[in-house]
Amino acid sequence: MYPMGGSNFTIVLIFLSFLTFILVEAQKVHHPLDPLTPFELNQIKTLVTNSHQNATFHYVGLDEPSKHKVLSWSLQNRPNERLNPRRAFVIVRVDSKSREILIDLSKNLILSDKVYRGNGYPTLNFEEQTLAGELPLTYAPFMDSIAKRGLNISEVLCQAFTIGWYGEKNTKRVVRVMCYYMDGTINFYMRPIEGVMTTVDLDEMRIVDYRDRLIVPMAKAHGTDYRESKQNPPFDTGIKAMTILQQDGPSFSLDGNHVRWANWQFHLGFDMRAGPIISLASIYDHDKDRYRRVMYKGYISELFVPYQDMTEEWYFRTYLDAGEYAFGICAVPLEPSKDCPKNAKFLDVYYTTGDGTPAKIPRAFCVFERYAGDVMWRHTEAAVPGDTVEVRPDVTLVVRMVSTVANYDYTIDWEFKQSGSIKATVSLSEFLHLRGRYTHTSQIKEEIYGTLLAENVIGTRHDHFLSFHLDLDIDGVANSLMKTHLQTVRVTDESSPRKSYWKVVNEVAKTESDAKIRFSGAGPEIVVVNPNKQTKVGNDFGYRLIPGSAATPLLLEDDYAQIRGAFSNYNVWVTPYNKSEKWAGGVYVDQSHGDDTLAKWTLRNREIENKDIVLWHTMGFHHVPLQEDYPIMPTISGAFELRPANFFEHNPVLKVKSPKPVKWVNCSAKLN
Ligand SMILES: *[C@@H]1O[C@H](CO)[C@@H](O)[C@H](O)[C@H]1NC(C)=O
Ligand SMILES: *[C@@H]1O[C@H](CO)[C@@H](O)[C@H](O)[C@H]1NC(C)=O
Ligand SMILES: *[C@@H]1O[C@H](CO)[C@@H](O)[C@H](O)[C@H]1NC(C)=O
Ligand SMILES: *[C@@H]1O[C@H](CO)[C@@H](O)[C@H](O)[C@H]1NC(C)=O
Ligand SMILES: [Cu+2]
Repeated sequence: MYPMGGSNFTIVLIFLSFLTFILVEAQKVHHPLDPLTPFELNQIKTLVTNSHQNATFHYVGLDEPSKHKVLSWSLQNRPNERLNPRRAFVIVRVDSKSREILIDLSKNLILSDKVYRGNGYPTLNFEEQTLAGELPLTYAPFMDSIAKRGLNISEVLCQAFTIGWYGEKNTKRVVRVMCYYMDGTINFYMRPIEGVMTTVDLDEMRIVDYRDRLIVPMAKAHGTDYRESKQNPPFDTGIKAMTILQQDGPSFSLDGNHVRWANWQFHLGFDMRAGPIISLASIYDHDKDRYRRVMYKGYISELFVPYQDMTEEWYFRTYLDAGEYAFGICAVPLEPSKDCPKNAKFLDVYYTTGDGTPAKIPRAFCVFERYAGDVMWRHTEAAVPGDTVEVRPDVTLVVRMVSTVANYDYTIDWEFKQSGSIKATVSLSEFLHLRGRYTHTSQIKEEIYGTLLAENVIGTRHDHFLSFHLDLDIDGVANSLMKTHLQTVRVTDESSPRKSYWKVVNEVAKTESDAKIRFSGAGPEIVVVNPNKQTKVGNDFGYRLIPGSAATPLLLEDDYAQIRGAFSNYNVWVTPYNKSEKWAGGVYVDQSHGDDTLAKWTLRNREIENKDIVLWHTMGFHHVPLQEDYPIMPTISGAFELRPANFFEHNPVLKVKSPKPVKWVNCSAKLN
């Protein structure tokens, strides 16, 4: 028997406070597109592991409400009202099968739970990659290989790499584990142990194949360390201290994940695969005295990094980083004052680890105002006496994340300009994937698939393609894609002393196949227009895509890697909005057969004129390694811009006041 009184009362109290905790936590969701909270992630873990004791988690993300619901919620302007139901979509592995589980978080129950029977496997979680990477280190044949090379096993580190697909009917969920040698450097990617390859079955977590094919000379450790503390002596360029300070604090506000700055407002979400998600971006139109929607959603849908080396240890390196490695959870904590300027604000994000436990990535995003001394617009009126000069400095707002996917560091910036532009920049800094064997180019008689960068260091050629999902809603959901062709006209009738001029021929894309575009120097220019709304003088409201780094693939379309990374076939695609068409390389990307890609969806050739449409933009880099890329490549950037095109009646920043002059009380007191 339990004694009555005190202890029962305590239990009731604990229960009540737990209930309050649940209610408070549940209320913390401010916005229907807010990422899943740690509380919700725990709720998901409990629900899923109650049904599947040994489930391993591979994806947990918000299953967002329908676009229609979100839009009407955001227009109601009652931000404190919670939009129910709150749902999550989960992919787990149970008994070597992938399961898709849909959860209602508001009701705390599983709505559906089914086995996925299609091709491909879900995103790898960190834990299984780590376990697979440790297997060779205690595997006798591998230890023999290391001894045979005269290397010290304690200095060996291994990593698991996805293997792609090459037309096989049946596949197993395996990875290739490749090993590197530290001994004297932290930069182990510079010292691959070539010729050795271990294949690991992830479901059984055991080695299923091992090869030691050839011995390749090991690159030197000397000169490969990149840490400042190891540079002897470091090179002092004489650049004096500088920083950016905002004495009165930032001019943007963060209400949960809702960002307001200057004439912009948008929501900043996070997803395990995509990383940052910009939603409901709208811009205040001073003339119309209202916010006008520009982009319902923008995020990186997939990345494709095929290497161009056909040897046995290399041909399979054809990575799809978002679907295979979860680009979002590869986010790293940003270094204050280095990754982001001093005036930045930081946001943490949460995700689900392999056993379902939530984990935090501190400082995964930073938000800051950028003033880099650039000009928003200017004019000197030299013809009018008195020298009229008008200049407006360009201050912008940047949202940044850095994702470190093994040897690459991708910096993703979403930048909002007062002029109405949204600019997305991808910056790469990387260690190349390397092979050994030569000390001078004069020795090379065979195809080495790369550039000799240093003694026994070959940097392998590869590409980086990124697919941006850009669901533009130009002042309303019904939009069209307009291709603006610039055409040369020969003057034949002698009406002008000139022989030629160029004109504009506009063509509206009617179906998905009309909207598959590869950029060349000659355009076309791409404008998403709202054919139902015009400026006072009669032009359709629009936003133009200005590409900056629009590489197209060099692989053959029937190459298996290219079938999987087929989103890179075109720089522009347009699809009618469909909530389930999110991932340009498919949902199950690891060893996918390319049957759930943007290229496949668009074969239906759906109508896209005056519809709710999504623009997909592929940007890319062909990477021919150069000596300057060794031992770490200085940042290279590519960007595209979405810029108003007859969206405003006139220059939207004509009336913008110059920023207030800075009156520092005492600068040196603030610096530290
Ligand atoms: C879960 O794993 C444990 C340890 O490997 C095993 O004993 C147990 O039978 C498994 N449970 C189920 C439901 O498969
Ligand atoms: C191997 O490496 C370990 C760890 O760095 C070190 O302690 C050990 O002395 C090395 N062994 C040899 C034989 O060099
Ligand atoms: C939405 O996309 C999925 C995947 O491509 C497809 O199966 C489904 O039929 C589409 N729905 C509509 C209404 O087109
Ligand atoms: C500014 O602050 C620094 C540090 O607190 C102090 O040493 C210095 O005298 C101050 N200068 C002025 C002009 O007030
Ligand atoms: Cu590269």
